[in-house]
Amino acid sequence: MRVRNLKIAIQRSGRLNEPSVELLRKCDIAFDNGLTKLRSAAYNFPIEMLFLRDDDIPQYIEDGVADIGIVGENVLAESGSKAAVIEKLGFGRCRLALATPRTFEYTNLECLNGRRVATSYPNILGRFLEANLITAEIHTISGSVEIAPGIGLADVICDLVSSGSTLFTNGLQEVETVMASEAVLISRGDLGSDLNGILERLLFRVRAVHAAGQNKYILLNTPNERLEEIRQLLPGMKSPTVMPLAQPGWSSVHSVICSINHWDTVEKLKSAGAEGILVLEIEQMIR
Ligand code: PRT
Ligand code: ZN
Repeated sequence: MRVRNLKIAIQRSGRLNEPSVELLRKCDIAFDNGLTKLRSAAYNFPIEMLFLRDDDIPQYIEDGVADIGIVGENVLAESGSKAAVIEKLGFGRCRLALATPRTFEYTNLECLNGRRVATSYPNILGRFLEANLITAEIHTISGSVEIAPGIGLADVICDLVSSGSTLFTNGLQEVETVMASEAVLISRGDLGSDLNGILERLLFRVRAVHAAGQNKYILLNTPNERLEEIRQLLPGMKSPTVMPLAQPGWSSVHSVICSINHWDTVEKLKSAGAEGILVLEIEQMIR
């Protein structure tokens, strides 16, 4: 019997659509995007993309319409779905936070007792308030939560924040983090061995792409007398590759460096005497 495709739900449009599509493309999975279609089968991998509203994805997974999906942890937590997180994806980072008008003299959570809090996340907020023994009135609204205090609908809001500029332009101050969130790959638990096999292959690629994004490939030339100092700056995956240059007394060094603050490493290498430094993107990295 032919194994059916693994079905992955991704956001149809919105903040997670582009990074989700890009992740699959970096895994070398070729497919048409969801601008005009609701579903699209990959040409070169046994997977089918379903393009959906993010809020619907956990439920579709629980119902078996999709097998896996990409959503924000906030959406999963709000849904109450039993779908399990199988991989954090490192994009779509934000936090669900409580914010008050800047004129509100906030000292601690107890200031929220008896207040009206507007949010699109009543379940997460309800659990948070209960855990902190706060009794507040939750007003569930589906969008533009940040305007609720200004129009007299609420005293406080609980909404997603990334840069903080929406809060700032609405005269609000962030006072507590309710949960941190990023995009995650989620799955129904009981996929069976065939679909699990496809998922494992996909995860292998996703992890290779993720690791690649956190690192860069660096090549440089160094006089041999500086080699030891330069080696100390380049741990590499095992250790750097060192090869003699055609010019006597010089070596070429190749290594992998962490992409966070890689300029710091480059500056140190330059000061240590490295020349002709090239820094390249890595597409996939398998440790
Ligand atoms: O149509 P659909 O239902 O699929 O999409 P949506 O409109 O519900 O979601 P969308 O596309 O806005 O967000 C999808 C996911 O992106 C969220 O569930 C989060 O996991 C993640 N994410 C990351 C964010 C933000 N950052 C974010 N800043 N989602 C929303 N925001 C909004 C926030 O609600 C507020 O209005 O951006 C504003 C705040 O941003 P700053 O930068 O001003 O702080
Ligand atoms: Zn949504």
